[in-house]
Amino acid sequence: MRLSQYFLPTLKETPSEARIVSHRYMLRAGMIRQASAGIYSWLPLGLRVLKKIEQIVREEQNASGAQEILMPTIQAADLWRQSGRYEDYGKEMLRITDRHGRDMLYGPTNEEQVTEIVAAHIKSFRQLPKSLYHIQWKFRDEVRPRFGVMRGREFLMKDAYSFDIDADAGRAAYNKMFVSYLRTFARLGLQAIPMQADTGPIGGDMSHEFIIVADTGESEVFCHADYLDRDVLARSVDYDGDLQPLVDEWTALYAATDEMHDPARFERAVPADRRITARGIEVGHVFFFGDKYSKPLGATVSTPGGGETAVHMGSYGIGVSRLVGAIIEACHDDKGIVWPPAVAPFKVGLINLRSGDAACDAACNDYYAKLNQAGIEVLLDDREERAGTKFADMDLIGLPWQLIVGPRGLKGGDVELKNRGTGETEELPVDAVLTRLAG
Ligand code: 5CA
Repeated sequence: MRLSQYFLPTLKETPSEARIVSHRYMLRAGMIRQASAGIYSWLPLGLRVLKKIEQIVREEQNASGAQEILMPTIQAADLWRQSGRYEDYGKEMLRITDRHGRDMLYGPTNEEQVTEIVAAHIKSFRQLPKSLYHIQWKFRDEVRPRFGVMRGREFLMKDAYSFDIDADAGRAAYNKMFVSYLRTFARLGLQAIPMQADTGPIGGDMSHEFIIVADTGESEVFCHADYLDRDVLARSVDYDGDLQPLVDEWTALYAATDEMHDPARFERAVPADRRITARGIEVGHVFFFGDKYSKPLGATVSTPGGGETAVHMGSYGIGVSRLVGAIIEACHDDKGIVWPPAVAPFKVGLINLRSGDAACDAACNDYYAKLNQAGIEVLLDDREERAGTKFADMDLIGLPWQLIVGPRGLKGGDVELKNRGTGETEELPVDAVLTRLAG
């Protein structure tokens, strides 16, 4: 993409309404535009990141054996009356009436909708287990939408639902999701800690929140410091095998959110110098609630013994749009965003220090073509702007590499490659760059 043609409305000034760094940088980097309180349009740069996150989430869901579907945003109120949640959900639910006077709602989550689908099509234990997920917009009329996409009213969620014959099989499904969450967040460049959690309006008796430690997190969390330097990607995972030992390993040490915190146990279980009390951002939440929804919605299957049972269910959410903000909270400096390579909107920012100079233009056009050919995503700053503006914008949008082409370097046959994360720069011969970036 050529920056001279790209729709990237960056801002020099910090918007006054943005109180946390991710919100400020998302507005300044032209990633989003507020439409109304807690509701945003995603502009090209923001959308690229959102799609990358979505794709990593999808790949890890698929690897765990879950199957993608797509359910609607608008649901019938009657379904929610059956589960008893239509009244319970209160003012957070956006209620709509269609032209025939039927009560509808904009889905805040999809337990009822997905259970209806399974109830209609799955009748026998032989059709189980099944895990279904979708990546779809949700609406919750939050009292205080704030911090940009972190607590929106409209937000993108990946929600998965597992269906099993009994509680043991349900536990195995929960474990698969649990492990796929650890892997998903690690691939996104985040260290997420699974913490015992409250189940809130979703219900059930087993639940973990996946938390990123960050000063601007909305909740207080307590955990063992060992969680901060674990690497789940170091080992491969066999989703057909027994995942309980891995889950046990990740739940053995103390980690709890505010609601579940037990100060006495924390002090007993964690040595003083390993106790972390911090703020946390909830990026995922998994629940196991048995037949809470399957019973009222009639999702029953025949059992091997000839009887009938309600299926055992869990539900598993990831805040996809919240993750964009959470990643920035975890990965930035005072100049701007520092994207983890896996979710960066482009891999390379190619800076032409003197647009209009024949040699610089030719070298940049050549790199631009070759990088694109090699499948390396590149944003070429070919605008007629001062070098200072170009550097500042490139630092702000946080691409992992900056390739800087200027008249002086070119004369000596060199260009400069800068690593945005470390700030390290190196002079490279003009024709060594591609091999370096492809690596
Ligand atoms: N049905 C279950 C799991 S599928 C559920 O709705 N869980 S949840 O309420 O915990 O939401 C799942 C995830 O969505 C949360 O962990 C959080 O990352 C994200 N999320 C929830 N509310 C918001 C919001 N207002 N803005 C942005 N992300 C949100």
